[in-house]
Amino acid sequence: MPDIFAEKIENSVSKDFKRYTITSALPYANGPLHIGHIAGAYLPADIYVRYLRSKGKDVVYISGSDEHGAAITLRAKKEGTTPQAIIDKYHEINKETFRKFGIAFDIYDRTSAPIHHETSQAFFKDLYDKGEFIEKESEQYYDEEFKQFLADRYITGTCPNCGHDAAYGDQCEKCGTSLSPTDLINPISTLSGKTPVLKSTKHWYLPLDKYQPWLEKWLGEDSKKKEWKSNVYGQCTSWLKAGLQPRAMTRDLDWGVDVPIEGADGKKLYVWLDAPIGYISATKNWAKANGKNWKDYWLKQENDEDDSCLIHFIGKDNIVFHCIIFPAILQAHGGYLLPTNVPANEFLNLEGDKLSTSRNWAVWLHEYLEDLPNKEDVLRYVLCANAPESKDNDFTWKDYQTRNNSELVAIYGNFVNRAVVLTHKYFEGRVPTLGELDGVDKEVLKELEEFPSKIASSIDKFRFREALALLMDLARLGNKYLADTEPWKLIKTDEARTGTILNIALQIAANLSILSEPFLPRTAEKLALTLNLEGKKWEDAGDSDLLLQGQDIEKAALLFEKTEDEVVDKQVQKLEDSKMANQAIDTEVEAQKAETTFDDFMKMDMRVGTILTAEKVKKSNKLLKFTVDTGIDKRTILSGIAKYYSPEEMIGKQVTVLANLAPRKIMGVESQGMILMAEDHDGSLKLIQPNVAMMNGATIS
Ligand code: B3M
Ligand code: ZN
Repeated sequence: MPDIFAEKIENSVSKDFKRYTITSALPYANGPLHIGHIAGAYLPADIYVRYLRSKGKDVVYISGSDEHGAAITLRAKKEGTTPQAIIDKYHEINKETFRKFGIAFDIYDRTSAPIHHETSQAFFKDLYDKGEFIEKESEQYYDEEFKQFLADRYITGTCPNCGHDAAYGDQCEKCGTSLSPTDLINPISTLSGKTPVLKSTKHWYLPLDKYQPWLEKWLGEDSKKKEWKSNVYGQCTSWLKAGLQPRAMTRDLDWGVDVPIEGADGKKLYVWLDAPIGYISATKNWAKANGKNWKDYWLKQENDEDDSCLIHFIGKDNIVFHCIIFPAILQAHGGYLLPTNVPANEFLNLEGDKLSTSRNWAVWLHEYLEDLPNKEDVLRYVLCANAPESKDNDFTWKDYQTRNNSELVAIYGNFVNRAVVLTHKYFEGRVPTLGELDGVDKEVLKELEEFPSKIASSIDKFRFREALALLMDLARLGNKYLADTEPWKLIKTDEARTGTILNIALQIAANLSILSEPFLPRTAEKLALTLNLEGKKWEDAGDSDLLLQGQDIEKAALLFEKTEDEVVDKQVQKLEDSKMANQAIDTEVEAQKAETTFDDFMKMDMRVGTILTAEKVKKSNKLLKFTVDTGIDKRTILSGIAKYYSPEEMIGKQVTVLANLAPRKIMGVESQGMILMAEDHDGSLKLIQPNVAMMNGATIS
């Protein structure tokens, strides 16, 4: 049995709600979409929504472009254009990509929409008027050349946790630690490339610590949240355990939603305040265009708090925002529904490596649509079958080919094709009469009957991989039934019995069409057209009289085609090319820095020293801690070279030391200087050593 059956994820939405508000994270409109996006937050939501619609539920499915924040302005800078041009471009591209993959949003809106600016400002104003914010002056990094405060993403520096030298002001992508800009060692502004200065500025903070007791109760042991996916629940409890801190809800930026109060000129709403409110503004836009009332989908109803069910589909990097910060904001405002569930996915990797936009390590969806036309359902199938539901997972082109050829073609396509072709061959394309049933028939029909509820129960628990595996089991059941009964042999001796068998096979195919719809919408539609099956919904599935005796069916349509080696080889080659291009970039020699003066250089006191002791730094796989005899004294110096040198081999080595560097605390240890190193093309570090033994304290100039 596949391992998915062994995983215990008890997180079903078992109750029937009157209404469902389903959201998928709003992707930044700063670039095209790749397979990781779809696998994480869109495909599972789309399957869930299509299933609910097939069950006749009142559901609205919301998403759109996140058009604010540093993600947008950084991209504009990179492309040498305006933020407006960036969002206009990528909003359209991404909207179209989603449509082509059949992601069936009720609305794909934009946070630049006027209604969104109004809605998010009203939210802020409401909280402000209630006195929910703390107003605080603090020192923040400011770029003197560009005359602006720097958003977290505009500052890079060395991670105090792992020593990675390109950590961002909000997070180190190497070790995953979340940071504040002032935690960074050697901060650099990405605008000017210079060291920013600290400058005082006023902001409005949401005291998350104040909501901690409420959040603990809301997410607590006795709430239903314990049934959430363990990866999600675990992250929530660890945030709470660490203790929540006030979080600034405003930023010094020139792109975003204006802060709607006096004395806040030039300030914008924090993008993680405005973006989730985007779900609400989009619902307003949708409701207005469709004669609905948005309040039904977002506000608690007077008598029955559980009228509507709110579910956020996201990737794991968005958990804290959807499970802690946004609920706290909604609660502070009051009157709003809180999420019933947040079935976040883990990450999808590609051929063993982390997906990366900057390194072009991705399968871009718009390119897939061009390179492999009419194969949207194949990608949906592969991404669902291999979805990172409870742990990170890997997408490989080999797996893509195998799943297409041995599952979609060999099982699903083959079964449907046999049933339809044989009906045309022996019964002129009319659904044959169902005669008397024998044991095999009864057994197959009984199994068929159980499929809809089995698949539904997996979907209700957000176990989409398991649900899809069950769907394939139904195709397997059909294949096995034909293999066991061999109608192609029986036709020579018993036409009536052959008719019964093909009738049953066609009924299975009709069920397959209904139950496939959430997963493989195009295939389901093609199959329904072939069988002349119209308007059937989830509740019809399980029946064995979906097709009428004597009714015409169409000629077999090609549902799936074999994927040849050349096709996947070409895709693999494309990735290889990316890798080569990255290596070429890596070997490029760094540009010369701005001129310095002789006097400035002479300010640096560099010496030869000898390593006396060396040890690893706890919880860091990068740092080593040394005692160095500098001739002047014996002092502690930390250095990020653990990957290239073992502590043992360092002892006794002579090194070069920048002795008068101001001491810095790194992971709680004060480092009193710096050991000089050279960085090779692959980022590896080598010590700079004197070529003969020298006295400790020898000066270098
Ligand atoms: N745009 C972050 C992201 O794309 C953000 C999601 C917003 S959801 C309200 O990962
Ligand atoms: Zn780090």
